[in-house]
Amino acid sequence: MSNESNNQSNSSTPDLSNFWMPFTANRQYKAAPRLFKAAKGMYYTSSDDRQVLDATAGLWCVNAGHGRTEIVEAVSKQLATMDFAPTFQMGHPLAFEAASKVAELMPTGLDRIFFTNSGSESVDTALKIALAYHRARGEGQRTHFIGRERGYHGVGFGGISVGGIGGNRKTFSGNLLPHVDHLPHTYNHAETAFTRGQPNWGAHLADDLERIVALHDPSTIAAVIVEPLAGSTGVLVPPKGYLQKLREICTKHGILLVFDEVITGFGRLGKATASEYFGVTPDLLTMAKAINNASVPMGAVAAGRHVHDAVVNAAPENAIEFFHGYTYSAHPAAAAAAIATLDLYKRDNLFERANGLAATFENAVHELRTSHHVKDIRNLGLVAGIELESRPGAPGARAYEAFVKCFERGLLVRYTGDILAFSPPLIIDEAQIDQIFSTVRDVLKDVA
Ligand code: PXG
Ligand code: PLP
Repeated sequence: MSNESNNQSNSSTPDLSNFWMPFTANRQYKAAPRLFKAAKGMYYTSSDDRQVLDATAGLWCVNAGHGRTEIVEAVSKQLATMDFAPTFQMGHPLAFEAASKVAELMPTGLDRIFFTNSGSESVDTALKIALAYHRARGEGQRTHFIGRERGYHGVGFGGISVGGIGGNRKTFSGNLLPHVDHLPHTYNHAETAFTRGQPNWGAHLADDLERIVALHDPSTIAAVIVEPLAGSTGVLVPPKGYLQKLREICTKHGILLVFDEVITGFGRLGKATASEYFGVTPDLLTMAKAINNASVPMGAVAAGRHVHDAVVNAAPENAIEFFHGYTYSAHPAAAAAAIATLDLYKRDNLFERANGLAATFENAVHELRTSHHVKDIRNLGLVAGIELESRPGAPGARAYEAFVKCFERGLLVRYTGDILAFSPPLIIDEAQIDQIFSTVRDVLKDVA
């Protein structure tokens, strides 16, 4: 019932009262809503019929651009053919085909694919796989997880426990997973401000893993989880050599390494995965978002064959090996969308395209170095962050104002704290890259 609505509806603004919006200042938003009603290619259409250039690929997810006919047709056809089929003790061909296509893009050896419906579910699934793996091998005492400060791993209890964003944890702090520790984050303004690409400074921060491992005893640690490039927390690019060191330390102590590639997967850095980009292979890799161009909710975990086989082979014959799964794991519409999307990435060489545009994107964003309020600029692949000086006593207010002003001038950006983040669809062209950063430059002149 919406009779308690305190919004006057008109033809373009629906009643806003019932939808409790995620990660949104609900009262502020509902007082001055921003609505999209259509999307095609690089642009959204706002409810007042303006074209808005999408510099965020939705929420880092629409990598092939909006409204791709091939995906729309694949999903429509699948819904008309078979809307749903269970994957618990049943199956349908597209589930297996989608898994094969995802596996083809994963680092060598990570070819066993568990489907979920979101990045948060992928993270919780990966943590559970890690526990199951150690238990299957007779090392059930390995129950500790190590995440990292400023990490974002979604909003499940597992994800916020290994995550390192205070605001996402504080309300729930009495009920987080036990036995979790955190590496320090890798950002250091004094050492790395305005670095283009990966900083030279900071590989030594991986040595903290040795310290934490020694503190808890290596034999108690199940997994280390990090975003290879931290997106959500404001684009933190890993220092050169850092991920390689984490890999070495994990291997030395029998600890599984999980890369959370919910943002970096599927071409964001110009390769299929960040793992491929950095040349470091984890044991488990979580993904979501661009796996099917965000057209139908879907996520997945790619497990190394050693991990999968240890779990599966430890169970008695004819027994369920892993007590985990979602009603919608490999939903037919999501699977159809994934197959069409992965075909499209390949046909249009979109990862190579992103790779080819990365230098232009880097040059364009770093031209804002001298703009008003700019404190730092960070970038890699088709990701960039512009950190603004915070207004005294009002963190986030300046970036929010910039975000609103960009929207008013036909540009969708993302902001987090006082950092503006950019992650456009991989179909972007050079003129649109210019449009993004010239709009931001104009807006920054205008922001108090
Ligand atoms: N892991 C990582 C690394 C993510 O970036 C998740 C897990 C959770 O995925 P779901 O599908 O449950 O939201 C994410 C999601 C932003 C932003 O603007 C980032 C995300 C989601 C929404 C906004 O930074 N990342
Ligand atoms: N809650 C109840 C009562 C359920 O029956 C189920 C699934 O059957 C769930 C939660 C989990 O839902 P999902 O499988 O979509 O994650």
